[in-house]
Amino acid sequence: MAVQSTLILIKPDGLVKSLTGNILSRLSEAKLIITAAKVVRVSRELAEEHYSHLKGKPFFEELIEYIMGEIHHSNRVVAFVYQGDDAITKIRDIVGDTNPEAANPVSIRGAYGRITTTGVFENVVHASSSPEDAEKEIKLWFRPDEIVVDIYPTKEVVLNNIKTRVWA
Ligand code: IDP
Ligand code: MG
Repeated sequence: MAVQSTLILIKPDGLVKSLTGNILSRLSEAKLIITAAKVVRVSRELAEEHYSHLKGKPFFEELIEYIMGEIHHSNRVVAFVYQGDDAITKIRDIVGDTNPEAANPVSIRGAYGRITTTGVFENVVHASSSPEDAEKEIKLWFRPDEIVVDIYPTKEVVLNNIKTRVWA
């Protein structure tokens, strides 16, 4: 078993459906610790970088609009970092399959997700799917000083005469 960190996002559909409490209860079954949490307004730049691996897919533009909250008129997501033994697989098991109709009905996506008439998988949450994805995603969504443990190397830079830490 390896200690891992993983990024979780409660997507705009999860927020407008008031599912934050249910989702956090389900995730707590994994017995991991939360090392970072915040509400984020999602810019197009952030959305496109987060889903850069899907650029070129027919659903890409709608996916960007979905994570930016344009479909649900709610431009925010809630982001968390969870840490613990085998965190990535444990969380993915509770989250369920990408396609909410194929997902186990007792998983978060199986219980609360849906496919829209235009074919977007509205699957309520995002969870990192590998250590490489987790590193890219955690560094994208959080600054080093927003996480209460040290995960990846950092370096000090001086911005406007103020010393601050950024990802190395
Ligand atoms: P994941 O979220 O389970 O890791 P990815 O393949 O990384 O799945 O896709 C990111 C997101 O893009 C999914 O959560 C889902 O919202 C959307 N998505 C992925 N594949 C499809 C598809 O075939 N049709 C519609 N939406 C999709
Ligand atoms: Mg993914």
